[in-house]
Amino acid sequence: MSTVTAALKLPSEFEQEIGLLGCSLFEGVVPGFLLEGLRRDMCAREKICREWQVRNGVEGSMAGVAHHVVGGSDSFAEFLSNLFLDGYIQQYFSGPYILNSYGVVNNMPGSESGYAHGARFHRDVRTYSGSFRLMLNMLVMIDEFTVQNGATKLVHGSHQIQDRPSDEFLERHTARAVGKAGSILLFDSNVWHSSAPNLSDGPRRALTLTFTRPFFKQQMDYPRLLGESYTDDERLRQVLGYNSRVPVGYNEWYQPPERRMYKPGQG
Ligand SMILES: O=C(O)CCC(=O)C(=O)O
Repeated sequence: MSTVTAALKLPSEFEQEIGLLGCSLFEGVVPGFLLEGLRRDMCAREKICREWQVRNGVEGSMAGVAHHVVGGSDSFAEFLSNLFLDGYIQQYFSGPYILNSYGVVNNMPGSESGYAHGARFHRDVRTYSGSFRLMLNMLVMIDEFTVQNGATKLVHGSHQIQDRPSDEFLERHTARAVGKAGSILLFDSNVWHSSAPNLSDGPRRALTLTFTRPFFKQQMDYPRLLGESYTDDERLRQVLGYNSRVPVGYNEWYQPPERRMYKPGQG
């Protein structure tokens, strides 16, 4: 897999990588000051999510994980508003797409198999979609990813395998998503992947986002969470799902196209 600067990767090169390998790495995408902000804000978000997990008795396997980091006035919002690699994501879907989930993982030092959440090989789309592009993962490297500190394991080409291969097969064909801090890996959500042990003495932090076609239900209702007046940025509204909502009742249903909850052209 080549690792050229985001701006220099040709659409044809991206298509070849994502089509054949199931993934494509972009180096030098996220600037240093934003990485610093993300490292800082991660701790605060982890704490907030931890409190909810404990309150609701679901903290068991969630150490180091924060879900749905939207809605603050923090670096997570800033990251999202940059719409990094938007053109490539549109290319992947051949059209509009929305945010399905936006989380944070901190693979902490000393973990033996990676944090529990992603420790087994899995794929993030539960319905195998074959060559129909339903979901795309974005893995943002907040720290450098190395083999020693638990760079994600993934099996090239495995987006074309419908049934779960054996663990032995997956381990034997594993590649590692190594890259400098600020790199972004896009991968087909049908790709079998797993977290890996962090054998270093520092954290290995990442943002994990998924994007889908607009008709796919979001993991959390971001437009309802954020409210109508959250942003005027049309591209950001599209990605957050404001153009593909489900109407409630006749008033929302009987509207001219530009005011509909599910706008024309969303697929
Ligand atoms: O943190 C990692 O290395 C893997 C993340 C993962 O498995 C996931 O986001 O589904």
